[in-house]
This record gives sequence, structure tokens and C-alpha cells, in this order.
Amino acid sequence: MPKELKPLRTAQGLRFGIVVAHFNDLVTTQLLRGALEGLEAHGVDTEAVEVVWVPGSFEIPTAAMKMAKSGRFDAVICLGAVIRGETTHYDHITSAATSGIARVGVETGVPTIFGLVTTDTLEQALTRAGGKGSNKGFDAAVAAIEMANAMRRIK
Ligand code: INI
Repeated sequence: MPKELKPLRTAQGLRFGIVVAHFNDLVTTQLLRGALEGLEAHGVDTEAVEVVWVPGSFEIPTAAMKMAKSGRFDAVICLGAVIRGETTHYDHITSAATSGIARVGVETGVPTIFGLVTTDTLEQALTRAGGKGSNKGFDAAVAAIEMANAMRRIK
């Protein structure tokens, strides 16, 4: 039988950083609410969570890198909302945020979780931020817990 590390969603003793963009904060405050609910639902102590706000999604990787390098967090959750209808540089911001967030995780070994909604309209973004039951922030929190556990268990 191969050794198999199945998803583990217990979160006692784990610490999480959250970077959240305030651009489109109608959406991102809902993503943050979802992420905090997701962590709490799995037993994360609120004292073990630190939230930093940044201006927009473009700035998320810089703050995530500093959090990841601090050695104080088991995973860093990144939350933002990029809405095509409101910008001509949607593709640039989305691509910089996406590759930057991925780079932080790969370079530091501290999992970074992609909790950005990238949509055509504000309505679509609100739907993905809990509007109709699902919240990408909550999903990001669950992914963070799974990755934090996986990284602790890989020898
Ligand atoms: N930032 C976002 O997070 N979402 C957006 O939709 C957005 N738009 O539309 O422009 C946005 N722009 C700000 C950007 O992320 C930076 O904060 C800004 O360019 C300063 O570097």
C-alpha cells in the first residue's frame, strides 16, 4: 500500500495570514467574512489569524511574500476582486496577482491560497462572494487548512 496523505481539515495549532484588497471592498469584505467563517468552522482560534489590507489585488503578492517569509504563518490566504467591467487593465492586474501569489508559495514553501474572484460584472463577483450560498473566501480557508496540514506532513 502506498503511503497516502489524505486531506486533513483539523486546524488546531495552525496560524494563518490573510491579505485582502480593499479595491471592490463591497465584494472583498464578504470574501474576508467567508474566510474567517471557514477558519472558525474548522477550529482555528481567532488569535491565530492576522489580516492585512492592501490597496488592490496588484499589491497582494508583496504583502503575502512578507507574511510568508516571517515564518509566523502556516499558510497565507489572498483575497481580492478584479472586475472586468470596471477596468481596462483587468488582464494585467489578474495576471500579476495570479503569478505573484503562486510565486510566493513556490518560493517560500508557505502555501499561498488564491482567493480572488475575477469576473465580468459586480453581480457575478458578489455571487461568488457568498451571494447565493457559496463564498470563495470560505473555500480559500478550507484550502489553506488542507495545504497547511499537507505541508506539515510531507517529510
Ligand atoms: N484592483 C483590484 O483588486 N480589482 C480591480 O478590479 C481593480 N481595477 O479595476 O482597476 C484594481 N485596481 C487597483 C490595482 O490593483 C492597484 O491597487 C493599483 O493599480 C495601484 O498599484
